[in-house]
Amino acid sequence: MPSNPFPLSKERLLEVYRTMRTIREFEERLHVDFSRGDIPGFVHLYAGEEATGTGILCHLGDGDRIASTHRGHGHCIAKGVDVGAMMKEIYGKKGGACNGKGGSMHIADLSKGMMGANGILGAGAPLACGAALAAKYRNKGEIAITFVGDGASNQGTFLESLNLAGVWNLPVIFVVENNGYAESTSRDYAVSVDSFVDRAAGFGLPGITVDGTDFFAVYEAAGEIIRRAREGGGPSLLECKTVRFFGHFEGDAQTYRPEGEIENARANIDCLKKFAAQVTSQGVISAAELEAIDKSVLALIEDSVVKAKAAPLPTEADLTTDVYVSY
Ligand SMILES: Cc1ncc(C[n+]2csc(CCOP(=O)(O)OP(=O)(O)O)c2C)c(N)n1
Ligand SMILES: [Mg+2]
Repeated sequence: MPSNPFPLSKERLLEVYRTMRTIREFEERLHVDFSRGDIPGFVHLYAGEEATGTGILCHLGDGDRIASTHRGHGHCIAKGVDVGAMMKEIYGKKGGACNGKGGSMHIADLSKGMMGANGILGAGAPLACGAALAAKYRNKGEIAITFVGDGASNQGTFLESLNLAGVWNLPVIFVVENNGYAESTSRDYAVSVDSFVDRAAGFGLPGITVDGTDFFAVYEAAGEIIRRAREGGGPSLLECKTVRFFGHFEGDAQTYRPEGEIENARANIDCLKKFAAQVTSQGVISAAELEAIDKSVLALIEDSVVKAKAAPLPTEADLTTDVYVSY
């Protein structure tokens, strides 16, 4: 048996792979089902960015809280929200995470510390500050994390939250998921600094930039700043450079992307392929073990779609439930 050079046990590495594969297959399936007209509303897919959400959120427990974005499915899955409940929610059905009232952009599960996806850019940052303030008072070492895109990082709410977190020394982490675009606007056109670490420095916060498609790079950087936050060392910013495999939203023709960009990303900077190559080349996990996970994940997704399609729609009598306080 070869020795394990990774910072996680074999069992945990398999769990991480399962999480990333579940996110990928969830999104690949939504892409197909949306194009068939099966899914109501608006859908933004996270495929390509799995190592970022997973590398960060695998450090957290249910008592840690996160505030997500419009591209939130990956965060939900990595935070432990039930995939079947998510699928029903996206299909707008009873039994969904919010009983079909929220859809893709409002999935929440407070029992898992998932405060919600959010259709308002930058709106998660003040929520995470609030959760971090509560955690500070509870004094149990819990933290809060907010995700924000490169585009949404220009929102006043986000910048004000960096300042507030610094002033109150909150146990909060600001994760910038820099996938290079805000809708069709490139990051280089719309963001005034080369590195988001410089923005954090403007508010007195430490920051780190990592390759968001390398699970182990994300895991290590996140581990360090999460530990610091738990120990009272205050807030930080983590920039993860990543890539989205699909359009901004489902239906986006993506005419603003250079030819070959997506094909190149899928072939050469696919975080799942990278992870598989890393763990198999060290002999810690076999290709057959990964394939077995792939198979069981596909079965899980198929089952979740079958059940979502069969589930009833909310009725008129459900109109005012699950909207504000009960989930
Ligand atoms: C306050 C606000 N302004 C504008 C929008 C419209 N909008 C939705 S997503 C998006 C781009 C977001 O880009 P980014 O923050 O980089 O996240 P990504 O989609 O790349 O994950 C915009 C402008 C919105 N939802 N909320
Ligand atoms: Mg972006």
